[in-house]
Amino acid sequence: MSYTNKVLEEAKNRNPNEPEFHQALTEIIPTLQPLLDEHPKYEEEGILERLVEPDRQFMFKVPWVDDSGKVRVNRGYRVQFNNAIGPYKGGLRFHPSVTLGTIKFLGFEQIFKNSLTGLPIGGGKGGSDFDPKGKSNREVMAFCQSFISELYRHMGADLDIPAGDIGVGGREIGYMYGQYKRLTGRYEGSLTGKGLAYGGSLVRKEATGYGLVYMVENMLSAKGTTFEGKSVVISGSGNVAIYAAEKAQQFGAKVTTMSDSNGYVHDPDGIDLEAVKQIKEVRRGRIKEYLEYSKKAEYFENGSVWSIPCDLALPCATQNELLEDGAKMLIKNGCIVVAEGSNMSTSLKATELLQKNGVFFAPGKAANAGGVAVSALEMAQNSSRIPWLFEETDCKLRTIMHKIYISCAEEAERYGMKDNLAAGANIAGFKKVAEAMLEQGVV
Ligand code: NDP
Ligand code: 2IT
Repeated sequence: MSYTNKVLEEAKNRNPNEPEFHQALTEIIPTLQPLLDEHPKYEEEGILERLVEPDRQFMFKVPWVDDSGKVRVNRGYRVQFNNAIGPYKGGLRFHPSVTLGTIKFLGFEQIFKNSLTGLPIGGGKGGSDFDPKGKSNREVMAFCQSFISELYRHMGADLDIPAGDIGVGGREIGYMYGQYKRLTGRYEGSLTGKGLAYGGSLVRKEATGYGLVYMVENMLSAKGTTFEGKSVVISGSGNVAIYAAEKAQQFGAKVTTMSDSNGYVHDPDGIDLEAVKQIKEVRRGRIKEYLEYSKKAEYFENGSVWSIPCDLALPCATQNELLEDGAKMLIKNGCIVVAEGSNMSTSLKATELLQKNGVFFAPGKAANAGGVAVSALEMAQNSSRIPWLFEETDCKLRTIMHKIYISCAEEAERYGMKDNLAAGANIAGFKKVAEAMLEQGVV
């Protein structure tokens, strides 16, 4: 049995009942074999065995009181996966589907993603099964304060810096930052995605979506084309989806779909983003309400956006939202690029199907790295006490995405897998972390 298969099987056996973590391990570990064959030192020093085991993981009770006076109890998580190249860094997800396995898959991917950005950040992730949907601001504040009352002791600007993810945006980060400051007395960059009035960075809100489109810009350029005139389907209608749509439109493309967990809208004239922002960012409503803004749009409760013909597909909602049936529809309709805005949007089978049929595919850990990259830029601004301009930060983001594309493409080509950006991203991300681990000894 190869070294990678041995580590993969052991990790799966050691962590039963964590299917999403198994999926991430299965997607990543085998692709590293060519590099490991070249460098026997990695196996001798047990780099993979050490990488698949989180440094530590916390699970804790989060009690809070709802508006009717009833006591509620949720479960909180933080997995500090690996800090070989920098302090633990990664988002917090608040969604009823969250389990330890969810957080571990996200934390494991985050190690590679953060390495790809070229910035000094290690991998971590956290969250809760708390559902902010339908809760009042007071309830969300009560939950966030309770969550941080436990987590604050494991956080710090040089230790572990959480940020947003599904269900965690500016409002939640604000409440958590306030509580962290109250408990520690420190005004430091202990969270990113902060508001602009108290240490946030320009472009952080836009960063994941814009970065995704900058990644696709590089993919299209490699194929001798651009966004101009292309049709784009996007799933989700949250932070990543909205700003991916915004940048795609700025680049001359037509975005025709957006969705949420209840259904999707198809607007053949192109999505009116101001309407979506009003529904999602201001009203915290459902995507169905888009019909109030557009006469031509249609709303579907069943099926998926992948059935709508397009040139480019950007999944921006959640993991495993694009499976084999969706991939088949995209292929049949002539889609040329799929780039993951969400983490692990596609199943391994769907990814392979897309690649085999010549669809140029970018994995989330490369394509959505713009978010955490600008988080690291926010940390730099916090440490230096000097905020940067929008254009300056956006330009840095675009350069970072270009470099990520180049390193993924180059590593894929070096190991005889031209255009396999998924394998390229895994190898490129792993290299720096493995090198740092070797040099720091067995810790
Ligand atoms: P948001 O909470 O802002 O939006 C999430 C969107 O996805 C909503 O439209 C939501 O619909 C939909 N969605 C969530 N879960 C499901 C589900 N189980 N089934 C169907 N639809 C669902 O989150 P973000 O936009 O921040 O995150 C989207 C994805 O991007 C996630 O995979 C996240 O990990 C990834 N990501 C986010 C980054 C960031 O900086 N925010 C950075 C890198 C990656 P509904 O409202 O109905 O739940
Ligand atoms: O998945 C991700 O990269 C994020 N949710 C963003 C993490 C961050 O620290 O900005």
